[in-house]
Amino acid sequence: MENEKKVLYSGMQATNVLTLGNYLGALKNWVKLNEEYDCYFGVMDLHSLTVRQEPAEFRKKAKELYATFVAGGLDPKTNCIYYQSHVPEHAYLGWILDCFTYTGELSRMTQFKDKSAKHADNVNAGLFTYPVLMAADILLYQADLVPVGKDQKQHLEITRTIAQRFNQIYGDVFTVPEGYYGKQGAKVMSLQEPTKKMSKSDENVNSTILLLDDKDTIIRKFKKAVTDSEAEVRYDEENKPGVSNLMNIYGAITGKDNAEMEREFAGKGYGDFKMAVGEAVADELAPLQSRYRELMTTEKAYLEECIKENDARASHTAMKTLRKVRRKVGLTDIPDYH
Ligand code: ATP
Ligand code: LTN
Repeated sequence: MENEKKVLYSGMQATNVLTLGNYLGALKNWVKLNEEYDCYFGVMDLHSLTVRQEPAEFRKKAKELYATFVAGGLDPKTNCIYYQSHVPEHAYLGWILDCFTYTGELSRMTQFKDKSAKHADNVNAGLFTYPVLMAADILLYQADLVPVGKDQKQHLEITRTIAQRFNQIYGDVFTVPEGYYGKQGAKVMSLQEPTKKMSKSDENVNSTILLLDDKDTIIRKFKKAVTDSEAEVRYDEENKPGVSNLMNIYGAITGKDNAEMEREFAGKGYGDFKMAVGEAVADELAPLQSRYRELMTTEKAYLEECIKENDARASHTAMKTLRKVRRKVGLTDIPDYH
């Protein structure tokens, strides 16, 4: 039965201090979909090198992210959770796909433009070819579905373009993947400037809910969230971005739609509403937080065992695709490349 399932692929950069945005935009959907698909989730440590990292801290962050995926509800025995850098085929296919991607396409990527502005002293070639490595990640596993936040849509589109271009030249080599974006939570905004994406690098700590924030901190941050002077819980992204963002968060957790939320808080003030959102978020994150602590204290050996098994599983699939690609483009056979 296993191989009749479609393939799901996703990942996050290894250097993330995860925010509620990462959780609602990505991790929560991965958990929701994981039983239905044959899943691969990468700790994208090669992508993290596009920004300068302090080695010891970087190694620690990558391990923390691995544990967070597991704590969030992904069983590493049934989901292939692995480190991107443990499977060298990613970088190898990345190079080949670089040769099928135009520089004009890459210079239109908004993430490249944003990150180049932010790290003006280090606009390296890796930052430029970042989306090609991401395409290699996805295409190596012949993924059908890629659940990500809305900010990754452009990267997913270029992945599809590269796959289609390659297939047109060499026949059906790659599955052309579809993006998956949740109805709610696909773009969580800053609590202080609700027209900006919630991001870990925000200087104002009150803008961002971190996954490991305790209940008091979460509620305090929601109480301070920017709203408007209307005192009416109503969805209107343009005129009420703060309230709409809170509704988006609350809806992503409770499954309620806008009409239900508007009814629930009709006649109540923003104080009650913010409290309900804060409580819902804190309750949602509590099991993840306690599982995370267990994993990081008493279950390190278990995680190491899973890492080893999953490295082998990911490598097996990645090698299969790379072997095909090598043959198609006309590279000579490596005698003992399995
Ligand atoms: P950075 O802030 O440095 O750009 P990031 O927080 O976006 O990093 P990524 O590794 O780029 O982290 O993102 C991991 C996943 O989380 C992606 O699927 C991304 O779309 C999603 N994501 C990140 N921020 C948000 C957000 N505010 N709302 C919804 N999804 C998000
Ligand atoms: N660029 C992505 C992280 C990422 C990814 C991937 C996501 C790297 N490779 C493959 C999905 C599939 C981001 O979220 N910034």
